[in-house]
Formats: sequence, C-alpha cells, structure tokens
Amino acid sequence: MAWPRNPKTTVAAHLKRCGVPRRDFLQFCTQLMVAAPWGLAITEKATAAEVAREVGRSRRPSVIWLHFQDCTGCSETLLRTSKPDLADLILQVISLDYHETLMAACGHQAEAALNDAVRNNAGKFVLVVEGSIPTKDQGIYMKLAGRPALEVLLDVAAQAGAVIAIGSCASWGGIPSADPNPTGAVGVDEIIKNKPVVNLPGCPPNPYTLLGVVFQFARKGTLPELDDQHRPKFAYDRVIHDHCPRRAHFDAGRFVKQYGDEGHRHGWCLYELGCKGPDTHAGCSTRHFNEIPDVWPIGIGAPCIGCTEKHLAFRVPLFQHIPIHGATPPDTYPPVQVHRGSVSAEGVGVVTLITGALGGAAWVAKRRFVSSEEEAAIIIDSIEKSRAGNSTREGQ
Ligand code: FSX
Ligand code: SF4
Ligand code: F3S
Repeated sequence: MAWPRNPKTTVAAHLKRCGVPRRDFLQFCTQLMVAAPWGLAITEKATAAEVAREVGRSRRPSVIWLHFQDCTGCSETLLRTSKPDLADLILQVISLDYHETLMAACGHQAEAALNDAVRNNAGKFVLVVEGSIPTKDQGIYMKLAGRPALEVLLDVAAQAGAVIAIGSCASWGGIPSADPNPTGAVGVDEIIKNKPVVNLPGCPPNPYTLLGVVFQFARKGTLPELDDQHRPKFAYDRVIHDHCPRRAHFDAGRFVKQYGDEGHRHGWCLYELGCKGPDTHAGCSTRHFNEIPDVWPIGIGAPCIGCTEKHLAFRVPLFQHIPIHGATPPDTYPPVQVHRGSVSAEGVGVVTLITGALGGAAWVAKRRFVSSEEEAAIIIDSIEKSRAGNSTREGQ
C-alpha cells in the first residue's frame, strides 16, 4: 500500500477498517512499552492506552526495506511472533511498501515497485536496510538489477526521511565482514554520511526496537537519543550481565564447565564457556524473542556471542573468555579461573581497516552533486586505499 494521501488515514482508522480487535492492538503497544521502558517519545511515562492513542494517531509509516548481504533473520524476527495475529498486525500498522523477500513481484516488476515506492513517498519513508554492503572489487559481489548494491543504497537513501540499519550486518558488517571479509563488507553508516543512520545491531535484533524507532519518527518526526555507536539508548543502555537470570550463579562462582554437565543442566553461569554478556549492550536478558519467556541465547543454555558489539561478535572466538571490567565475585566465593584472552591481530586489523575506511569515506559525503555511480566508485576507491594502507602497515 502507498503512503496514505488522506491525512485521516491513520493507524487507528486502518486497523478499524481491517477489523483488527482493539485488544490485539493494545497487546502490540504493551510490547512496545516493554521494549522501550524509557527514552522513546511515544512510550515515555505513558500507559498502554496512551501509547495506543499516540500510535493510533500516526499515519501508517511507509517503510522501504532493502536486503543486501544477510541471512534474512532480521525479517524473520519481525514476522515470527508467537501469535500469528500479531505478525499480521505488525504488517497492518506499518505500510511495508517494498520488501524483496515478502513481495510477490520479481524482475522488472520488482524494480518498478521499488521506483514507485521511492517516488510516491520521497522524503517521508523510513529506509530499513538489512545486510552488509560489499565494497571490494568495485562492489561486484552483490548486484540488484545489474547495479552494485552500493549504488542502489545511495539512490534510495538520498530520498529517505530516515535510515535504519537493522541487524549487525547492516550496522557494522556482521557475519559477512568476519575475517578475511572476502567482499569488503561494511555497514550502512560507512556509506551514508549526509543523514543520520540509526543502528539496531543484533543477529537478529528485537523487532520492537525497530517498530519503536519507526513510530517515534512517524509520530514526532524525531529519532530517539543514540549512543556513540548510533544505537538507541533505550534498547542498548545496559549490559546483559547486569540483568541476566544466571547472574546469581556468576556471583556465587557456579560455572558451567562444558555443555551438558551438571551445572549446565542446573542453569549455572555460562562465563567459562565464553559468554560475552559482561561486555554486551543489549536488552535480550529482559526482552525475549517471539514473546516467549526465556527464548533468547542464554535462556536456552547458549553463551552470548556479543552479537550487538562490533568488537566482539565474529571477531573474538566463541569460547574465548573476555575480561571482566565490572563487579567480580566476592573473595569468599570460588575464584573464576580464566585465561585473559585478547583479540587476534587479524581482528584488530579488521577493526582498524573499518575505522580507516570510515574516515576516508567521510569527505565523500560532501560530494552529493555527483551521480550515485560516481559516488559509489569514489567510496570504493577510498575504502580500498584504506585497506591497502592497512595491509602495508601489517606487513611492516
Ligand atoms: Fe541474519 Fe539480518 Fe544476523 Fe545479519 O539479521 S540474523 S546474519 S544480523 O542481517 O539476517
Ligand atoms: Fe549471564 Fe553470561 Fe553474565 Fe553468566 S557471564 S551471568 S551467563 S551474562
Ligand atoms: Fe545476541 Fe547475546 Fe542477545 S548473542 S541475541 S546479544 S544474548
């Protein structure tokens, strides 16, 4: 559906026309409140009924969703709710005007659908990007309709009202950027420099974080407060370790030594299996997936891999311990025997490369007067120069 031309076409009017029960809508709004207990303009100090009123008054936000190098897990997390009605409702409250994996169109029809969606909603739509962008070898590792993904991103983002990078891949490269990063995968904010990019890392992230940001933009025209990595503070303000149900076991020195041992069966702390929870900012420990209690990595007995942190996930080996910077078990408890590991030289190289690329690409943002094709070439050139400089330094 296109962006509603009639200003009276609000979320509430649309839901009423579609016969969606108010109870379901209130349930959806309650989930938004759980995902954003503070720091989101539409839920701050509000009751469920007030949130429903705010969201109901919004025009259905137009969302254009681009897929690059990813596993589609971010789309899945949006649609795999425990109750099918809720997934339907999510697709009613937003106007998902383009989404390659959900739409029936393909080929030329899909291209036309993207062009129409961008033209009809120019300046107003929320661009959601899932997946990383390949920049190596002129970006040839991913093409859409014969054009490198990088060019498509530049074109669509230029017309967007807001840009959201959903998932770790779109936020900072994610899995495709793991060493040796064969496609030169980077996140959206290394490409788009002339407007703010909201990063929602997680592999996948909580879908209500996305919906909260989309509705604040739709209702208030603003974005929530972001941290230094452009993540909304309302969802990434705390480390998992501080709100982990296994924390009492950590403090008492009760650690799982291997999968399936007695401690594992009793739900003890996973630190010695490499859990990255003490250094990972995310809300998973209190906001579980699919609205099912305990459906999150640690809840099902797997250590956190730090999927929201670009210095951890796919950089630091799964079973490697991380240093504890905060509280440690009291001396009276058994000590935590750990090998204080460090990030590999390769891992540091990747991070340095990305940082260098970021600086190199920054000046490119000022050059919006060139075509997206030329701009893509300039960005690739700057990233490759940075990469070459990095390898020279490593070889010395
Ligand atoms: Fe997958 Fe999304 Fe991970 Fe990446 O989520 S769940 S690989 S963050 O881009 O599809
Ligand atoms: Fe939970 Fe991991 Fe912290 Fe243990 S180390 S308390 S499992 S976050
Ligand atoms: Fe990711 Fe750790 Fe949560 S791996 S999903 S941040 S528990």
